[in-house]
Amino acid sequence: MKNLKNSWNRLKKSLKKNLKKVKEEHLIREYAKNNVLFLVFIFTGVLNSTMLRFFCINSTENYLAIAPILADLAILIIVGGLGYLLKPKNRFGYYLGFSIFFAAICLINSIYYTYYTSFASVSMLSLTQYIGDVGDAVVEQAIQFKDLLYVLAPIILVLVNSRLKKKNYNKVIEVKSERKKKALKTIGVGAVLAIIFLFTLTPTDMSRLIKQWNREYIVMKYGIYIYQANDVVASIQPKINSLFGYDQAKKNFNDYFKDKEEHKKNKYTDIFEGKNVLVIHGESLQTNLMDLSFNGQEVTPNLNRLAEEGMFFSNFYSPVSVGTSSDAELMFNTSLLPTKSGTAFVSYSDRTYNATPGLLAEKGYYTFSMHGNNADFWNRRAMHKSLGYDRFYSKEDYNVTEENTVGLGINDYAFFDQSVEKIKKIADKHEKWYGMLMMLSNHTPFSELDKYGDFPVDIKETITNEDGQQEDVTYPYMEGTKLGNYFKSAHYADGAIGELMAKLEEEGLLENTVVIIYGDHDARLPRSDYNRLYNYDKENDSVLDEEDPNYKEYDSYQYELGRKVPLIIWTSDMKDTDLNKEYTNVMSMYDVEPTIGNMLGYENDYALGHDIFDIKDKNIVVFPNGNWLTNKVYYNSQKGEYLSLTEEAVSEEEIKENSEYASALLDVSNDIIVFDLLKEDQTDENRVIENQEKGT
Ligand code: GP9
Ligand code: MN
Repeated sequence: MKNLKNSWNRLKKSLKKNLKKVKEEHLIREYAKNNVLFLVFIFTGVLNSTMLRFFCINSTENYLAIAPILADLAILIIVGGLGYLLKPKNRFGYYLGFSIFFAAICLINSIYYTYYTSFASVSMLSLTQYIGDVGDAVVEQAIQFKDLLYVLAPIILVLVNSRLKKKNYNKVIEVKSERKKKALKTIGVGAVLAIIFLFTLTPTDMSRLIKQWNREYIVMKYGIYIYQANDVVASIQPKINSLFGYDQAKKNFNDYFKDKEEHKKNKYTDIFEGKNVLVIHGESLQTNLMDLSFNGQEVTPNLNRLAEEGMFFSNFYSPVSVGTSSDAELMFNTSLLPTKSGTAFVSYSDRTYNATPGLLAEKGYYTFSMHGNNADFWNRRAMHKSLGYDRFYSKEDYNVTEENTVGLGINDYAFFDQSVEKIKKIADKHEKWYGMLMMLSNHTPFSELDKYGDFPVDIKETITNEDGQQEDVTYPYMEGTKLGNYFKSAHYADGAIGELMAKLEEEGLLENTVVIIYGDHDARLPRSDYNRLYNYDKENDSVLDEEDPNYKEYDSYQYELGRKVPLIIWTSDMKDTDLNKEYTNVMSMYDVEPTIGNMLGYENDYALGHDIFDIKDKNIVVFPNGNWLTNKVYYNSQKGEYLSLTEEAVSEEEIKENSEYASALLDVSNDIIVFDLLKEDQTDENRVIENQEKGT
């Protein structure tokens, strides 16, 4: 203790002494005088990047954020510090070069943001064929007066330099060792700032940087310069991944499809041929919502009604990876699985996909997608083109106000309302259409309780008290839990589906339309909340003890299996037909394309999933981590354990075969995307046709 006190006193004394020295000898003034160019470079660089953030992101959180300033400072000081290795006469050129470079980053992002409400990515350079479409519009609409402010940074540097030149500032002689010392000291300061910045980061911040798709978040946390550098790395990575192993991948691909049996007709073939299709991408909707009621009110009455009137696939899974929503879209539309690293939407948007929108477009359909969020979220602006959508309506096409915003953006009610108006126009113009409406309100963290409306998730009862009188009591049950909030949010989103269906009906848009609703992935809620849901002890407002005879175990397997999402295929006249029932065979999101393709009359020759009416109870759902599920068994590949789901014995042979199948499926899917094998395949076919035409 005494030692600590002594050291503290010594530290105080030395700090005081140094400060006094700095004051007496005017060291700061002296430093500033000798390092004008460096300081102007740093100051204008930080100012530009801060200005960019302030102009683009209007939130108090952003205005008060220190972290991005720290990050910008660290980068600029390190880059600026390296300049000290040069002779003084060469430094101006160095600083000017970097100042132009950093100002260009800010300028490009500023213009890009005005036009697209997102930050720029070098991966967009590969989409230059689309730039022609928007180039003129960018010049006319997106360049604003504020953008010119960024150009001031290099101009100020030039002006300052010309003044300094008059004082022969750049003629100072500095020996090599002196320059090295100066550079090291400066870089050291930058490194210390970088370390302080690293301490401000949470695991979420780091994982978002790796994924690099939530661009606004990254800029707000890391500043524009780190964002852009990271963007370059993220854009190059897929190119590196596809450099090696093409031949092996192509061979495996050929072997995989060599023995694939041709799809046989079944009783569902072409039953929906020529119909319009409206897909509803249900954000975070899980199947277990459909079984729940609170105080006599169903959580999802509209989903339940549609499931009752249509084809309800009750054992349906969405094996997403880190690409969550976008992986669900990928699987649904292409019958491929998520990639092993990165995400198909972000890293491989320039690949060839045999996707439902493109395949239906070939059959004369007008295809479109609609989503109330920023178009660059999950890189949809680029990827929806690759999937073959004729048009992607995003935030830019909607009237989004503060009042109609819930969570990530426009609420599902307003979104559907405005979408129906657009669909009406599309239906007037096009004979057949395929559209996907992507919901947004029911997105984690499910915290906008005041906007969801009243849906108590407690237990209300009338009891007879000790005096024999009737008394109303309320047990909190799921109130205040994350799962409880999810129920409120899901109830709200379900209400929007109800309104959408009513509006579509009113407009006559359901007459010749197949509606397909899917939950995109589970809501990733804590298992302990489920334990409370199934084991609530209302008398004590707690969870039943494991020893209690009424205790229902909700172990990790149940949790995994409980992550299923609904799939409903519905038409207005299905209710009285034999299509209207529950389908219980296990099925995956990547089985949808072959299943609905059979019904609508199109086929993806390289689908990795199956028509569920073909494969029936033999289906296997493969998850990106190698786990798999059949009607009989759920296998956990990490632990090498399985859960038997029927009385039937599970053989080792079966486990081995299915595990090999899972691994081959994941490999071939990854190869198709990384090595762009569908494009190559088409090229091969074209080559054969060309050769035949040439008579060779
Ligand atoms: C974003 C929305 C949500 O536009 O689709 O994406 P998620 O976070 O669920 O992947
Ligand atoms: Mn989602």
